[in-house]
Amino acid sequence: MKRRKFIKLSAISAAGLVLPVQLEGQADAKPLLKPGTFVTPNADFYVLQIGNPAELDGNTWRMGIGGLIEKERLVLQLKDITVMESVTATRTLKCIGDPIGTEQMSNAEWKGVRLRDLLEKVGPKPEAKVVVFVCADGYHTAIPLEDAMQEDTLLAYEMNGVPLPTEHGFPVRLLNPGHYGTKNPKWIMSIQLAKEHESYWEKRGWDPIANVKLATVIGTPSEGEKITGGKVYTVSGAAFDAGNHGGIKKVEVSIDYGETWEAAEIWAKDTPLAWVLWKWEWQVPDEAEPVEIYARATAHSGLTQDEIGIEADPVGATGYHIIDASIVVA
Ligand SMILES: Nc1nc2c(c(=O)[nH]1)N[C@H]1C(S)=C(S)[C@@H](COP(=O)(O)O)O[C@H]1N2
Ligand SMILES: [Mo]
Repeated sequence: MKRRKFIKLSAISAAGLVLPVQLEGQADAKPLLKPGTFVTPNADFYVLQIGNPAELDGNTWRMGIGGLIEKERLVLQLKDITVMESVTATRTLKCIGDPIGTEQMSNAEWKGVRLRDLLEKVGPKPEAKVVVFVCADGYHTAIPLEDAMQEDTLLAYEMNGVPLPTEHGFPVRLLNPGHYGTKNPKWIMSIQLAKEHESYWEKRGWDPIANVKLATVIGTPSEGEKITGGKVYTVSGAAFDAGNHGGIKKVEVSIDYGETWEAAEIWAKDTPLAWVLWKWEWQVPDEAEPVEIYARATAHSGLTQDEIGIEADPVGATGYHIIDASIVVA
């Protein structure tokens, strides 16, 4: 058997950024597509933050916008935001601390306003270079003003048709295209224009840029699964690049340690700011043996994922997702 060169990613716990991996543990379960829905139901959407979710009251919540601005400082209520022109968009969030293959990646349909529409009301001064978000749980992060002014940068107040659930940032959170979760602050209390800012996770060694890397996740089979030989099995999963490499062009699967690759079918997609879901029908050999399943994505820029992976810490994981499973005969 060919030995793989891959550095297997461990389920690291980096400064509380990573929650324990939830394993399926159902080796005999009938194979289903996983993720099985393009839009993740709110109850299944991954949740991550530095402490407890902040519980805010939509009636008394106020958000200030100030700092290096030309006009008057603004103090907004939730209804001041919900009456503005809204945008609805499908966006995938992924955690920077997510070793490839864990489940800290989910996709939702969000409604909100363009951040730039708010920033234009206060008029950033020429010396303002970053937009700082201060959150009710003590978290704070900043993004370049240039990014903040892009039309896809949203301040969201609805998730899958309902007001943002508490754990996802009620009443408003940022959706910052192309960037890992760290740059998508929840429970925003204040927005400040500034020259520079050192964010919560940057102080703790994580990448201040936090651009999402090209990644593919295998959802089925799960690690250690026993697959029945002599039948068709659907290998499935998700791939995402957050648009940083032009979006996902194709996903391929290998069951011979990367010697040959089979094209998977992309069965659900939206813009490159949302994941694609893929599946591949595998005619499983009728012979009991261990198997390693590899998946890789190629982006429209031409970039193909590399076998050699790097750990998530501090810039976000790369490399193939590899599942160790075994074929069993009845
Ligand atoms: N206020 C606040 N916002 C935050 C965080 C936090 O700790 N506090 N964590 C960030 C991280 S690391 C991630 S991955 C995403 C997760 O968003 P979700 O819980 O809605 O999936 O929230 C981001 N926004
Ligand atoms: Mo994260």
